[in-house]
Amino acid sequence: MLTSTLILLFLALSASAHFKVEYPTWRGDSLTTDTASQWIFPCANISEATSLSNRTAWSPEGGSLKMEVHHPWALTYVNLGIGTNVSAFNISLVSGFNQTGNGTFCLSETGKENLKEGLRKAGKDAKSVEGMPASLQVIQIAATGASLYNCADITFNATAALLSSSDCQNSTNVGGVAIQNAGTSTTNPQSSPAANASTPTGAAGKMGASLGLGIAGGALAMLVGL
Ligand SMILES: *[C@@H]1O[C@H](CO)[C@@H](O)[C@H](O)[C@H]1NC(C)=O
Ligand SMILES: *[C@@H]1O[C@H](CO)[C@@H](O)[C@H](O)[C@H]1NC(C)=O
Ligand SMILES: *[C@@H]1O[C@H](CO)[C@@H](O)[C@H](O)[C@H]1NC(C)=O
Ligand SMILES: *[C@@H]1O[C@H](CO)[C@@H](O)[C@H](O)[C@H]1NC(C)=O
Ligand SMILES: *[C@@H]1O[C@H](CO)[C@@H](O)[C@H](O)[C@H]1NC(C)=O
Ligand SMILES: *[C@@H]1O[C@H](CO)[C@@H](O)[C@H](O)[C@H]1NC(C)=O
Ligand SMILES: *[C@@H]1O[C@H](CO)[C@@H](O)[C@H](O)[C@H]1NC(C)=O
Ligand SMILES: *[C@@H]1O[C@H](CO)[C@@H](O)[C@H](O)[C@H]1NC(C)=O
Ligand SMILES: *[C@@H]1O[C@H](CO)[C@@H](O)[C@H](O)[C@H]1NC(C)=O
Ligand SMILES: [Cu+2]
Repeated sequence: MLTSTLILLFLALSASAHFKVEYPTWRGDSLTTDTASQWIFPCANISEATSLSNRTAWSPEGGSLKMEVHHPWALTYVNLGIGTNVSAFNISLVSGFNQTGNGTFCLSETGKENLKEGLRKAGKDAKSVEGMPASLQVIQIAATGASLYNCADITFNATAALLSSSDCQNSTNVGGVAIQNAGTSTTNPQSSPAANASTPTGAAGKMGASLGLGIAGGALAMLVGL
């Protein structure tokens, strides 16, 4: 308890505080494990050894994702790879968005449409992946361009429940907005998203509408070199 209090204090004070994946249970504690570092691609240098036999059951239609985030904002991505010891996290569940605020960030049904589409492209569907192992990779890119990685290992299971609405809530002032065009700034980013939440590419399940993840007409520039 003392340790975690100290860590929280450290995170609150540190300009380079990292993030924590609370649900599904992360592969390992990348904040305190000596050989771990969130700077290391793809999974903070934590092997899957401990989670091979103990993974979180997660809906093949997109389960919940709960994180503790500490930066004022961070470009955030959620990817998925099917199998064990995955090195190709090649299904993009949530394409890049600007996660704003610190505290708890939670998605109820993560990347529902993108998961469906990604499974389809892989010749699979929600039924055929039942019981299969997979891993989530969450990436946050802070203001300086430093990329932070964490993974969480899951087993697809149609009976797996989503987090309850009382357990899955964003802290006050925590949310997400569309990534700004390079070279532009907006006085009120919270209200700016030019979303088209109904397109699979941009929508992240229940995120789409409020986030404006739809990359409508290429309106949102990728921040090359960030
Ligand atoms: C969140 O940010 C506020 C304002 O910068 C700061 O006072 C607070 O300690 C931060 N909380 C955490 C958990 O990082
Ligand atoms: C990654 O972890 C292994 C042990 O799991 C350790 O030997 C190695 O030094 C770590 N790499 C870095 C860059 O910390
Ligand atoms: C996955 O990696 C773990 C830890 O390195 C190893 O014990 C296990 O045999 C690997 N499994 C496969 C299927 O490669
Ligand atoms: C299995 O995972 C649960 C929660 O994810 C954890 O509480 C438990 O300690 C883990 N057991 C082992 C043997 O790793
Ligand atoms: C994704 O990676 C898997 C290996 O993990 C590979 O079999 C599959 O072809 C890849 N899919 C795409 C679209 O690249
Ligand atoms: C899904 O989870 C349920 C409840 O834990 C379990 O009984 C069932 O065996 C799991 N199904 C698969 C395919 O792992
Ligand atoms: C993310 O949002 C924050 C807060 O609105 C803003 O200051 C920052 O410039 C945004 N970053 C990008 C890359 O859009
Ligand atoms: C959003 O996409 C839907 C389906 O492709 C389309 O019918 C609708 O007109 C689009 N809305 C906007 C605002 O572009
Ligand atoms: C948290 O914020 C994101 C981004 O605005 C939103 O898509 C998501 O639905 C919110 N989570 C909950 C549980 O409302
Ligand atoms: Cu950090």
